[in-house]
Amino acid sequence: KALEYDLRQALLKDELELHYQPLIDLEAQKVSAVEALLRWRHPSRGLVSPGEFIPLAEETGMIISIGEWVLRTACQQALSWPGLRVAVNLSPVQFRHRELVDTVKQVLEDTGLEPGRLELEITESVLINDTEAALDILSALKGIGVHIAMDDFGTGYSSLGYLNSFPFDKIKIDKSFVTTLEDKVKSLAIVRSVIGLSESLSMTTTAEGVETMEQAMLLLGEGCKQVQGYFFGRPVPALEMTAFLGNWQ
Ligand code: G
Ligand code: G
Ligand code: MN
Ligand code: NA
Repeated sequence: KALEYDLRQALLKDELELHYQPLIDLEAQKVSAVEALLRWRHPSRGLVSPGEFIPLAEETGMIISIGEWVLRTACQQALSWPGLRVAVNLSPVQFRHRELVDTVKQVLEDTGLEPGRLELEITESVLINDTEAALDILSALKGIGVHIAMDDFGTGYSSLGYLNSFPFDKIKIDKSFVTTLEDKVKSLAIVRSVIGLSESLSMTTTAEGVETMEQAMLLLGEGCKQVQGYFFGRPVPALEMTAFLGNWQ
């Protein structure tokens, strides 16, 4: 309850901030996108991770206003990084909110960010209940011109039917497969088949949670196009990301 009270104040008191983590294209060896990751700078608890407050924000409905703030802030920030795409995580609650499509349109219009430079990350959980409705929302979003990525792939139901029915641009292989890539034969087999599958369906694959050079080399060898993880860069505040981008080029 105390946390809930504090969270209600967080937006007003300007305590939320976005950190950004680079997504690297292995072949071109360049940063092609950044993922926005929400942080809450709590006055006494310090930096609170979204794992702790997103569920609360979802239960209370606060995720709608917080989510819109995230979208707006990320799109605005992306303007200072020409050529880069910005990825924003959508909560299933936000995804189901009737105003989502209008909100996305409005934010793009207000900020002037080209729709193709925004990538929305959703998880499989948004697809399982009302598949028809989810398909309509995804098609409307695609209609605006934004990219859609399936996040944490392999941790949910991972129905191949979803990949057939929905217009995803990208699959993000969950970090649990990447972490165990070197010592679990099965992880390598799964990663390999997801890369093959997404290639044949004309989707990009991003491997998440890459922490070592060995993992990066393995993924490159498997034909993985894009990687993300602490080995390449941790999530950092916007100013640090700007410096990071300057050093990389
Ligand atoms: O960055 P970190 O590993 O702490 O993120 C933890 C979880 O919070 C991840 O599952 C991530 O997708 C989620 N998350 C981070 N930022 C946002 C956000 O802006 N909106 C939503 N809905 N989830 C987020
Ligand atoms: O659920 P989602 O994939 O959006 O969340 C990504 C989360 O993974 C973020 O909280 C981010 O901080 C975290 N993350 C990013 N790179 C790495 C990594 O290399 N290792 C680990 N353990 N976590 C990572
Ligand atoms: Mn994500
Ligand atoms: Na993920």
